[in-house]
Amino acid sequence: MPLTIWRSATVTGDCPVTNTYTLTAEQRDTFKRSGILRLDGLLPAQRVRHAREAVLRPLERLGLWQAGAWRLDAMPRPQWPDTGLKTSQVIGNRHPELAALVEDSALAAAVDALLEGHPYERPGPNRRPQVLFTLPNAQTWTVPSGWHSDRPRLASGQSAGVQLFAFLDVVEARGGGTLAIAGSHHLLNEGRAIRPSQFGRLLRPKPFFADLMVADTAADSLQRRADLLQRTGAVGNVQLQIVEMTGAPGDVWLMDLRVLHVGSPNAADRPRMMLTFRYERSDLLPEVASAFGWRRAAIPNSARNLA
Ligand SMILES: O=C(O)CCC(=O)C(=O)O
Repeated sequence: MPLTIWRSATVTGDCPVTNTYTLTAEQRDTFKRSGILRLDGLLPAQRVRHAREAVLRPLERLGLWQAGAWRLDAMPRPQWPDTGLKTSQVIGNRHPELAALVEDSALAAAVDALLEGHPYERPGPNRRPQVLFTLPNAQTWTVPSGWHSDRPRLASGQSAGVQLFAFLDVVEARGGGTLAIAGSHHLLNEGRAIRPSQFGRLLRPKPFFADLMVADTAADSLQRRADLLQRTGAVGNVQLQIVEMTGAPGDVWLMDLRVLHVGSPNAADRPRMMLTFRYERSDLLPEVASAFGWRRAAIPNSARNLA
């Protein structure tokens, strides 16, 4: 049976930020089951607008955004997997408007609920939200093969945290939104540390992942791979379903950091503008560092006293 990813009408528009925001038991169950939760209209419109304007300013200097409209012919159209701009250089992430968004109190309440009160790392000079920006870069949309998770599996079986995906502008289906495999956080929890670089070798033998994780270069592969979006299935008794993150300004998706995901081509006529941030559990940073095989020197300061 396919997993249900709940939509929820929550806090909308410019209404004052509430400290009493809570997730329902159903939403918490959905997150436990599928590893991903959509919360529509969670972020206040004004804060989202300020964040969007901060992202648009450097694009305006490049001529891509002029007089309130996209001018995409200001630069050559990229071809997937080229996303067009080096986002970290052109847009950067040192915008206070972006940090303000990921510290929103309704969002913090949702993250607290999903992390069940465990402490997590706040944004700061060494931990900033990232803009996910993709110019239109595909005539034909397709499901990519680069499925990954950004954090290792931990011997303790716990999740290292929750990742935010927030919309600064409308992202429609096939418009470059991140894809995720709901349910995949239940896989590979084997009581040992497993690095993300090992996931492919372990998952490719499973029928659900066999073609999903292999680049298909045949001439007729694009349509076949586009159809993979509909894929549902199971590994053992774990139900899996591919989910495409779409949404409007202020909508967010929260994802367990174990969930497999991938960036996708943008076959729409407007750029994809999203924001991401990882709320990493402070108490698990040492275990994450050791699962990655990082030396102690690489463990973030905030985690040292927990090691
Ligand atoms: O949507 C994307 O560009 C991919 C994002 C991603 O893989 C990540 O933030 O870990």
